[in-house]
Parts: sequence; C-alpha cells; structure tokens
Amino acid sequence: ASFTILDASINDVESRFSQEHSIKRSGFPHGFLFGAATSAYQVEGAYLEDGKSISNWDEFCHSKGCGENGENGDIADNHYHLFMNDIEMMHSLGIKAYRFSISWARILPRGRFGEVNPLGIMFYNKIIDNLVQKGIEPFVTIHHEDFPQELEDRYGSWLDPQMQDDFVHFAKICFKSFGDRVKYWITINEPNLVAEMSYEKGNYPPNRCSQPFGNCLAGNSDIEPLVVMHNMLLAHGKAAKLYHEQFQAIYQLLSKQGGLIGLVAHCFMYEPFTDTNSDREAAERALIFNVGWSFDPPIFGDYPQEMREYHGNELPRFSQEEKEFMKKSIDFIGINHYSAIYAKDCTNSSCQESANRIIKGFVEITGERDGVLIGDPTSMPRFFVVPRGMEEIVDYVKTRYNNTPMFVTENGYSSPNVQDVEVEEILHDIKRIEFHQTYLASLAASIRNGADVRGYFIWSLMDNYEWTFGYNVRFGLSYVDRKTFDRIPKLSARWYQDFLKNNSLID
Ligand code: AM3
Repeated sequence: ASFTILDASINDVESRFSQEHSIKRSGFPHGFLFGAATSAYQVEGAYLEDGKSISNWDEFCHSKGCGENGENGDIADNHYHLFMNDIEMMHSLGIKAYRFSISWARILPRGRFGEVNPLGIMFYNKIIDNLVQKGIEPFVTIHHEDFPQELEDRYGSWLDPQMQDDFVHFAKICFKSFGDRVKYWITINEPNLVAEMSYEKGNYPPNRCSQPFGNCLAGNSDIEPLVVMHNMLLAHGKAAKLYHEQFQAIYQLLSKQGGLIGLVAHCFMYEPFTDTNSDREAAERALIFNVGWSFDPPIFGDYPQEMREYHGNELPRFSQEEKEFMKKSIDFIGINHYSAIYAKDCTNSSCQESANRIIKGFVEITGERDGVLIGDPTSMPRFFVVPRGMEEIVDYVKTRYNNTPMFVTENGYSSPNVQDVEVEEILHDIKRIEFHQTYLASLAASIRNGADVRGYFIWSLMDNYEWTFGYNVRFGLSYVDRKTFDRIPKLSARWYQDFLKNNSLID
C-alpha cells in the first residue's frame, strides 16, 4: 500500500529501459537470497539508551564533529524505536534476507571488563524474532565499525592483540544468544577499509595517520594499518574457530541449521590505467593488496607472497598454530562492491598518498583517463558506476579462491549531490534503478559462468548516516525524513519489489 504514490512514475521508468537491461529474478538460482543491508551506528540512534555505553564513533562525533555539518549518529534513523516499522517495510518489499550489525557497546558496554547488558540482548532478540516470523533471514554482522570506547581508552583497540580477546568474548555472547535463529554470521565488516580509513588516512576514529592533516593524529601509517589488519584477521579466525567447534554442530543437531560464518571486505575492481605491463601489474597488485590481504589468510593461512615481498618484516607473521586455525576459517566470502577504478603503477615514481604505497601496493588510483571518466560519478568520491566491475571482481575472487561460496554483501548507489534537491526528485531515483539493473545483469553473467554467488544485498534499506559524509549521501531504497523520521519508499523500492516478484519493468 505504501507504494501507491509512486505508481504513476513507474511508467516513466519503463520507457527508459531497453531489452538488454532487463534482468529478472528468474535469472538467478532458486534459493538465491535477495536482501538489503544496514549497520547499527548508521541507523539505530538511541546512543545512550537502555544501558548502551559510548562507542568509538560516539566519542569521535562528539569530540570532533565527524560528519558534514557536524552531523552524527546520536539519533540516526531512530531504528532503535522504529524497528518494527522497518521490518514491516522489508516484508512489503519482499526481501528474503536482512543484513544488520550488532552494537558492541549495547551488548557489552565495558567490553570484557564488565557485564552483558540484558536490554541489549533483548533488542536484538526482538529484531531477530520478528524477522524470522516474517520469513526474512537474519544475516548478522558482529562488528561493523563501532565498539565500546573503553577498549580504545584502555589499550588502543585494534592496535593491541587484546582486542582479539575482546572480540571473541563478544562473538561468543552473540553465538550463544542468537545462534539458534541466525544461520549467517559475518565476523567483521571491511577490515581492509578500517585499516585504511582509521590508521592510514586518519579520517575514521581513532584518526591516526603519519602526516597529520585536518583532525588526524600522529601515528605510524607505514606499520599501523598492517598491525590492525593482523589483529582483525586473528580476531576473525579465533571467533570462527569457536563457532565451528562449539556452535555449528550443536545448532545443526538441534535445528538442522548449522549456520555459516564469513568475512566481508571492501572490494574495488581495479583496471589498468594504460595497456602497459607496469599498469597491468599495478591493477593485479591492487587486487592482491586488498582482496588477497583480506581473504588469503582466512582461506590459505597466510598473506600473499607479493605483500611479503613489498613489506618484508613490517608485515606481521602468523605462527604455525595460527596458520592452522586461520586456514579454512570462512564458509563464505562477503564482497562489498561499489565501483571500479583505474590503477597506475607508482613503484618508480613517488606515490601521491602513502595509502597508495601501503594499502594498495604502490598503485595510484584514478577514475579518469584522457579526460573521460571510467563511469558516471556518484556522490561518493571515487565511486563510479561501472557495472562490468561486478562480473570482473566476482570472477577474480572465484578464480583466486577456487569458487568458495560468495555473497555480495553490499552494492548500492548514492546520487550525485545537487544543491537544494526537491524530495520529489530524490524519490524519483531512476539512476539507482538503472544502477541495480545493470550491476545485477553483470552479476548474473558471472553466475552463469559458474560463480557460486548465493545472495545480494542492496546498501541500503533506507537513507542513513554515511560516516564522515553525514546524511546527505543517500544510498537508501527509502527516503528518511530527517525531522519526522518517516520512511518514504523511493521508486527504486518499488522496482525492487517488482523485481522480487519476477516482474520486469519492461514486461
Ligand atoms: O556506509 C557503508 C557503505 C557506503 O559507502 C557501509 O557502512 C560500509 O560498509 C561501506 O564501506 N560503504 C561505503 N563505503 C565508502 C567508504 C569510502 C571509501 C573511500 C575509499 C576510496 C578509495
């Protein structure tokens, strides 16, 4: 019923799509999970309610003003109070899975130095129970950016191996409390991006970088991203071992649903800037330094050889015992994919940003070649619309990891910023529909070629707090009114609803 206001505009969309853009639900395998995603800090709000403590993002936003115009996630989408409405919205969309994250500071306000907060457990129990009741699969990210600030203050969070213990303690409580109903677990969201944004570029908390600029603090960006990633990967490995050994089998016996556990990485597709050996190698290297850095350890038990060659002893090492439990510590690979970008070798010249040396392996990135952009721009810098990138990245991951099961855990579009856009214009989001149609067509092609992809999540269910960009970068299928918190489905929501019913707009 909530979609009726937009019924009229759907006709406008129909005329815009040609036959080759037509992609239908039936073009995907039968049990393929279509869903939408959010994360706790970006939607929940209620930042100090019912026993939740201050998280690293609360602290960062309050002390420095984290988003544009000083916006923060104190209230966000008020999902903490409106979750029933939101689950109803998912149900009417017809999605079969919902990916969300658990606020660590709500469950364990003082990490492993304090008690479990029963009200936190209760909140996620209500979400999970209501999802299950509506036939929507809960897809739970245990850690997505936010953790209790106390862990930062006490020992420096991910820079210290103690954070692994805190994470495993948290994960265990989640498995115990929710594991009877949750079949899909993601340990950590995008550790590779956290290493870059928090310890290299310094724009996410704790804002560390080696050449202080803006608000960032002096750190050692040559080493810290590597250390932080190492601690995150080990935290993942230990939690996965615990899940595999103590929970998976029991839940299998009890409810015939053992559950699967995976890790999610931020996966750009890199294409060579020029058709030269050095740029072709640069594109390959950027993939290895991102995808390989994230998934080689939990699949093969160690970092890629190429990274060892570049970083030498600065790249931490796994002990023999660690290699053993890291290996095969994931049941599925989560790919967050938004964009492709050109990669240009900077081994012999000096790379412009240190991130391009450390995080990308001496690769400069650019979205422009000979004055032509790689794809349409979006409101996120360096995110372009390049549908072929989806097939390319999935194929790369498929080949590198021998077709380990994959999920596209995020894919989405934020419209370019236009001054004073009318709400009407935001709701009439034809570009977002086109984005999803073309990226899905590209994904379907890789599945036809044998890629074992099992689901696709749109980022995001609704407009939300986009980290340092605040509320103006809108990825949602629904518009959120910042004053009333009303959710208004955009045309893309109507499109997704139709798509899931296997109707194509051009039928
Ligand atoms: O907000 C999320 C989406 C949208 O943009 C989500 O929480 C994240 O998991 C994910 O990373 N998302 C996202 N990323 C933008 C990050 C900026 C990276 C810029 C790097 C440029 C090379």
